[in-house]
Amino acid sequence: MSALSLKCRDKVLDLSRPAIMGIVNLTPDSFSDGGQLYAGSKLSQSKALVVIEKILKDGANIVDIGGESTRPGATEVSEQQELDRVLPILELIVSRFDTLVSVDTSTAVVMREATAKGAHLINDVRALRREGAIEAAAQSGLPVCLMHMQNQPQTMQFEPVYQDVVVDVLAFLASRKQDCIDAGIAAEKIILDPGFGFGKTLAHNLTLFNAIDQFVASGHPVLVGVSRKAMIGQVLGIEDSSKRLIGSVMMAVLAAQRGAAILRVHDVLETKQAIDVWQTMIIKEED
Ligand code: 7PM
Repeated sequence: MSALSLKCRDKVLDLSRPAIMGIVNLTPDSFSDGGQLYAGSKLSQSKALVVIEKILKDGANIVDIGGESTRPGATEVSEQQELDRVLPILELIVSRFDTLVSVDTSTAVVMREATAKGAHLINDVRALRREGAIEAAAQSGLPVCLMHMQNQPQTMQFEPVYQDVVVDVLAFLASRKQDCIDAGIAAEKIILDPGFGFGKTLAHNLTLFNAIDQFVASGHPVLVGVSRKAMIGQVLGIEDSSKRLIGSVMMAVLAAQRGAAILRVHDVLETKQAIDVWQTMIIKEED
């Protein structure tokens, strides 16, 4: 099942080398690139266009758009607000660019509307646990990324506890995967994600990171999102998330080395350069 490509609607995502998913944050309050697409209180299509054009020129294979802030302690967004943020930008991308678009949402109606408007992938930090989400995802026929999160964004960083973080996260994802298969989602369409930073201490995150190969052993493509996250800030003692570039790029390469298929990042150009150099050396080694 560890296929080297993933069928996404009319497109194919090549997974023979790590794919880069560029983050486009459509929330006014996101943590490291907060509000950069806003003109006052309004989401600006022209600002979004500039940012997306750059992400694609820099070499992203997928653009991930999200209208809900899952930052620890963030306030919940209404369905209408999420639709208003995501759909116009999705339409813009689909009409202007030849790229894969992933929609970062837990909301069934957003999944349905985004599917109708041409999304290629559903990325759900709640692993399709919200009401109606699993049915919406199944009916979309799109690949889905199932991410592990302990508790909810509002409370997840308040003393996270595991018996064994690797065993617990693997078991959660295996159980969500089974529910997806039972709901009619093909196993080949399931991407797994340990969910770095979502209800985890630094020690949990580092232990999970070193166990990426165990997630890869499931045969599913593994998505890793560590870009600019607190774990990098904690390792390096850097408060300002926009200053975590080198640590983020390093961890992206390490994740790729451990078999991650998709790297979700803010800094596409720098990550792509690092991955390209690493890939070149692998090919050299094989000569
Ligand atoms: C704190 C935690 C602040 C997380 C910001 C974030 C992931 C994701 C996000 C991830 C998948 C961010 C995020 N992180 N989706 N959405 N995997 N699949 O860095 O790790 O933007 S939100």
